Amino acid sequence: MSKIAFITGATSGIGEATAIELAKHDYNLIISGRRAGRLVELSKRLTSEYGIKVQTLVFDVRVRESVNDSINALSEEWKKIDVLVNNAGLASGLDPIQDGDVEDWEKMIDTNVKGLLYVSKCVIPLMIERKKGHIVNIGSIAGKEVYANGNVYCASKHAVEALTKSMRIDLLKEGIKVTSISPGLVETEFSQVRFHGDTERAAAVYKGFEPLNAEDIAETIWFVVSRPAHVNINDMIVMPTVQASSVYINK
Ligand code: NDP
Ligand code: 8X3
Repeated sequence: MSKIAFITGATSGIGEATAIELAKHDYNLIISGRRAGRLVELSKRLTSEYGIKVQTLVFDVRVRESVNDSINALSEEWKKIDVLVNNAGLASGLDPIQDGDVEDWEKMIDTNVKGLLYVSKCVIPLMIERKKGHIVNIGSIAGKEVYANGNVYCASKHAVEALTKSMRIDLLKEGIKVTSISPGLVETEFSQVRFHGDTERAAAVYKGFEPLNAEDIAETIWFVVSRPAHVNINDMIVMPTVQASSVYINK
């Protein structure tokens, strides 16, 4: 029987690539995001190209009631979630702390930290009921190190790091695996979002070197979730070859 994976932030980048990668391996998928049109398009593609079943959930991870209502409304069959990929997230702005925009700060904390918690709070009891499951949290190199002007984004990803470690301890007795994947620079819509739609500034981030692409991380996620039942990958840092740390990049 096919397994079920729930991927948040599946409308672009890493989440979308992960949906395609897991579909190739016969997972049925719950895909979520705010952009309903993109979810519909992706769902059509996944069902027609890979013959899997897809459930789309349109919600903003920052809106707790909406997260709860969407997940609670899943049928009993779809509630048998084997893998949760907590991927939805963003950076907003890249300013020194003294110049930071409080709205950017709230957006990052509400999405990356509280959103991840709201989704996890709904899915964890479903996994506990079945005494199995695997939660893959998408952290970042920014959750391991801080860099100039990264302040609140880095703090939010450090929080994800702490939550991943805590989940792993708290869910140990429940038979639930918890993995952290921390990518370096991946070329997605991430920088367009960070720079509020400034595509030129976003493209400049990836100029002069070969960054990771979304598929690199999707393949890593597949590797992690396809280990045998007795094996858990706790923590993976995945970087472009030219990147040694947040600041050392061989351009
Ligand atoms: P993208 O901008 O391409 O994708 C982000 C996804 O998150 C979109 O599907 C978006 O969907 C979703 N999302 C954002 N805010 C919300 C929200 N409030 N509610 C629901 N969904 C939301 O970026 P990436 O694929 O690069 O980012 C995916 C994850 O990877 C993030 O957690 C990011 O921090 C992390 N990461 C990215 C790196 C990079 O260099 N790109 C490196 C390290 C980590 P929609 O807008 O439709 O809601
Ligand atoms: C995204 C990668 O280097 O911009 O998490 O923090 S970075």
